Amino acid sequence: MITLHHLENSRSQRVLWLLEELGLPYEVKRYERDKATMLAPPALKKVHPLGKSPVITEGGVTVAESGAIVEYLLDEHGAGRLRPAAGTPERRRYTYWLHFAEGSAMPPLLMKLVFDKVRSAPMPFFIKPVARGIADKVMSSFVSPNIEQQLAFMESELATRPWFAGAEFSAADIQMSFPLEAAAARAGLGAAHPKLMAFLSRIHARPAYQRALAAGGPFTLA
Ligand SMILES: N[C@@H](CCC(=O)N[C@@H](CS)C(=O)NCC(=O)O)C(=O)O
Repeated sequence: MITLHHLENSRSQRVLWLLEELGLPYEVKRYERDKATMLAPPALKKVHPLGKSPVITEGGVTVAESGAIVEYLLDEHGAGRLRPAAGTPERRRYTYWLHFAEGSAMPPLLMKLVFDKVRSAPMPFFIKPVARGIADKVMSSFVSPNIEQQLAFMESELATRPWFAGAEFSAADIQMSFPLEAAAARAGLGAAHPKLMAFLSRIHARPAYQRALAAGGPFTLA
């Protein structure tokens, strides 16, 4: 039996969705974030030393890191589904976007989250202008331009095909869902990027996505 160690409102929603797309039997062990820090509870460190989610366990195997979990599940249980054949342009795009999601798209989105928190954090009044100045500078010189450039790039890619790897839906689309949902929630993804918005609508309409929501509980990215 596969066990998904699922942290609320997190990347592990993608693994839940993949499990539903593949129709695999699994159980969910739920973890709640600390209300003040939003960090995962210490119990997750008993599953994997970094204490992050997602993590899956199956028999004696523990797999962390969502891209690695996607590949593990497709290797072990995919039976050729949701991953284009090796050696094809689709497979090269699949691999690119599978890695792009965590390797390129998430870092500036995470930086935005952190610097937004710096701007609004309680602190002595004489520190606030300095902290805000630094946050604004990092945002305007690095974070926002990177987010905007990436969104424009992703939009242009989906102008030529419906899914990130090609004509068929693949696990790369599942992996890409989280940065796009995060960008829609907090980084300006909206009507200016109609292809990406249409992608989000299409994935949200998939029955397996809906079943994953029902299995995982409410999923909101602030
Ligand atoms: N690159 C990792 C990121 C894992 C990660 O940072 N997960 C977040 C949830 S979205 C987490 O566990 N945060 C809680 C914490 O850091 O304590 C992956 O894709 O699995």
